[in-house]
Amino acid sequence: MKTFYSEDHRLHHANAELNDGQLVPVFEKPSRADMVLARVEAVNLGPVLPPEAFGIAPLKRVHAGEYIDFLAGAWAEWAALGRTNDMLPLAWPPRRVQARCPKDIDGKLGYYSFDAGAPLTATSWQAIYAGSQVALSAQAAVAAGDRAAFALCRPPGHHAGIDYMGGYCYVNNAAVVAQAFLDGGMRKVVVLDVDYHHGNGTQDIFYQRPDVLFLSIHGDPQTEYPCYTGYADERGEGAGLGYNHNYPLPVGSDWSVWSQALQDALRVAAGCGAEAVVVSLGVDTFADDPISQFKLRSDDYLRMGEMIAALGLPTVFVMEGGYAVEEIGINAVNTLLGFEQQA
Ligand code: OKP
Ligand code: ZN
Repeated sequence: MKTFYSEDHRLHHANAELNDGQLVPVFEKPSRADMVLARVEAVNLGPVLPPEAFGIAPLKRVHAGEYIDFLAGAWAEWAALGRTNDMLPLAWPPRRVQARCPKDIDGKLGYYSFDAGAPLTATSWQAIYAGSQVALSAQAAVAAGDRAAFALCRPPGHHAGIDYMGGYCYVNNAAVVAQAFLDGGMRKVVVLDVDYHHGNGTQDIFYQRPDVLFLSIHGDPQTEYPCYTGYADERGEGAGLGYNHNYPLPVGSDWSVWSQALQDALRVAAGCGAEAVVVSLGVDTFADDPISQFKLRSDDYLRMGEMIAALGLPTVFVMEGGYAVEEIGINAVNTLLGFEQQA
């Protein structure tokens, strides 16, 4: 399968994030993508191709236009105040407050985020934008007839909602891909999110819509990030009711538990009449992941890929999380190899 990749991911490398009450070096760093690319090349998965140019319009099909414009222009507003550190929000509208977007950049940062986990640097937007074009290029390859393609995106996207960033995510690449399939004429698409963390952003984007079925397997929000969403009773709303399925699993879940959730998710996917699958491929379900608590082993990702392939649908894999940098390439590419063996 083709891998789409842009060196511009390197332009997003923030200094620090909050972890256990401490500012520590970011987990979401450029070496993650380097390791995945190295593995793609080591196993000869297929050609590695640069993204084509699709522009900004496909991003605004799933995100608020004003939010995308904010991301693109945020650093200029920050720098105009003489600031040189990475941008981080420090205030959010609490319950019972009518949230109006302020003029000031500090107010805007809180308005367009749900946590302090998405720092912006002077060049982050270029990396974020390049990642979205990588995702769209993979979608185009599959729309043109490839059985599957791999979007080696960085930074990840599944926590980014209609008009907010958070959790290392800015533009929801998987949602952009799903929407591009619909805009190309498909009537139903599945987004299958196998990252350790609930894909709250993807859920937000499609919550009231029946044309995208969202399935997410993740750590139980009672103890795991993003803390407030991912419960099984979040089933969608209005026309989207029944098109959102969450599989919260206990900390410590291994393949025997995890694969049962996947089996059920795939059963739901198979029954919905979808014409394509977008996989939010996070491999932070790995036993040695430094910020996550499932117990998958490297071989389990081969089985995961096989199971997804058995759906028999055109598939775009979009890279999300995975912070055990030494093994991220093996685990991500094992999923793709397992898929190809079965496909
Ligand atoms: C992004 B993706 C743990 C802090 C968690 C945010 C994690 C974002 C994960 N002590 N911080 O879903 O992999
Ligand atoms: Zn994650």
